[in-house]
Amino acid sequence: MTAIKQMRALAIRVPQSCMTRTLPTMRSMATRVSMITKHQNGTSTRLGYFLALSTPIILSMALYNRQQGSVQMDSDQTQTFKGPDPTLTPQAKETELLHADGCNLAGEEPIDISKIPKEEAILTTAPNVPPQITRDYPVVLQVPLTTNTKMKQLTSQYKYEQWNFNGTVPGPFIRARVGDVVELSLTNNDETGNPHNIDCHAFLGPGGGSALTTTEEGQTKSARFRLMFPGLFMYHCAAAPVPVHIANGMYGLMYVQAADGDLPPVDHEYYVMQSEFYHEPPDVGDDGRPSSQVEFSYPNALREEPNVVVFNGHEAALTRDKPLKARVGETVRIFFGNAGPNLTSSFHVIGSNFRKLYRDGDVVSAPGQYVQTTNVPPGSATIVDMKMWVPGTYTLVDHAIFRLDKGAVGYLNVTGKPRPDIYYSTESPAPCVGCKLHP
Ligand SMILES: *[C@@H]1O[C@H](CO)[C@@H](O)[C@H](O)[C@H]1NC(C)=O
Ligand SMILES: *[C@@H]1O[C@H](CO)[C@@H](O)[C@H](O)[C@H]1NC(C)=O
Ligand SMILES: CC(=O)N[C@H]1CO[C@H](CO)[C@@H](O)[C@@H]1O
Repeated sequence: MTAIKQMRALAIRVPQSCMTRTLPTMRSMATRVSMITKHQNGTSTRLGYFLALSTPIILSMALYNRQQGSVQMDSDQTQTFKGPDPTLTPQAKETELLHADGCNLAGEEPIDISKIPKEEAILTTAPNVPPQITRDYPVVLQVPLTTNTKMKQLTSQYKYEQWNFNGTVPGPFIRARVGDVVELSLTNNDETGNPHNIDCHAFLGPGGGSALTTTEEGQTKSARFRLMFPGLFMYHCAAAPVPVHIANGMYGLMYVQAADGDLPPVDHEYYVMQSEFYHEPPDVGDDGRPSSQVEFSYPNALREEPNVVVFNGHEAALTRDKPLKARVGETVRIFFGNAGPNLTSSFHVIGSNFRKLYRDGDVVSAPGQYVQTTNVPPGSATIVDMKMWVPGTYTLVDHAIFRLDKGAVGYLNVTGKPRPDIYYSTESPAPCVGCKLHP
């Protein structure tokens, strides 16, 4: 009977607005469940048919009950249903309520875009995030971006010529709202003659927009894309050879807020993106000294063996003078992307945990809670919320920890009153000499 329970649980989690669209899927699932039952045990064929026939009926009953405000959870347990899954914690319920409509696509009906007001997007450079969008109507959101190249101090040792959007790696953070129409204009200022474009994972259509936005040197191209669903998405250049454009720094994040309410507010929102660089050994000059500048290595990239792994484009982006900041008692949200091109990040913040984890940038499902480390594959993103209780320095790492020695480290400095009830010793802290993790 577990199958029926699962079906019921599923029915409970489906917001009302999605019911009609979800029902056929659930029916086919019921059939699939019955097939599995049949397969596992020949004698339960009858049970299988019973399930296949009866599940739609049971489902309808569950849905009907739901509308009546009460759902029979288990044979011995009845709970009043007031919206989200009653088994969730209060915070998770709040989130689920906010996003109950998340499956209600903004784009079901064609709209007359000329009637929508225009607005210029507020774009920010990492680690900053644009303010929450508070309007409750869609706009045509103008997003002007440029492409260029720039010599940058990549590690303490080497400079490297990065390819970028708007002069920075990662590119600007774009914040929008479901229903908005992004009017993207891309100006190619790259004097090396490479074409560039944008493939954004939040755009629906072939290539994520890349073929519509491919610009040659000196050109500007515009295209518009309607945002149909919420979440945190990566954008990147997808001009050939695509891997080289990504490996050189052409990526960023776009956050699409749900139309019916954003995530719960926090004290600080930050933008952090992990990526790798592949370079040749430095040239050696006539004086026998190695150059302080290195170049992209196609062979290393093809072997997927990065020389450098960093947060926000270079080794010192979030250390020394530029840590993320918060005060004791405050909440911190990190919009974390992984551009790869190859490594999956095991993102972790030493000394803290993810009180809320919107896995894979999914803001519709209920978040994970008190998670220590999360996997973020190349081309994906995640949102983590933390609460800072104890003052000191917290370290952002990829817990595949040797990457620390390739540059993957960032600090979050927390100031405020100590909390000896949480964190205490009679000894004073004594970090090991040369430790990058516990400065
Ligand atoms: C990016 O560049 C365009 C064109 O110069 C400019 O309009 C836009 O404001 C820039 N955005 C950021 C975040 O610098
Ligand atoms: C952040 O913390 C580190 C380690 O304690 C310290 O070296 C650095 O000066 C701090 N940075 C700022 C801007 O407070
Ligand atoms: C996600 C990931 O790590 N992918 C590949 C990166 O490259 C190495 C080879 O160096 C592969 O083993 C990984 O599977």
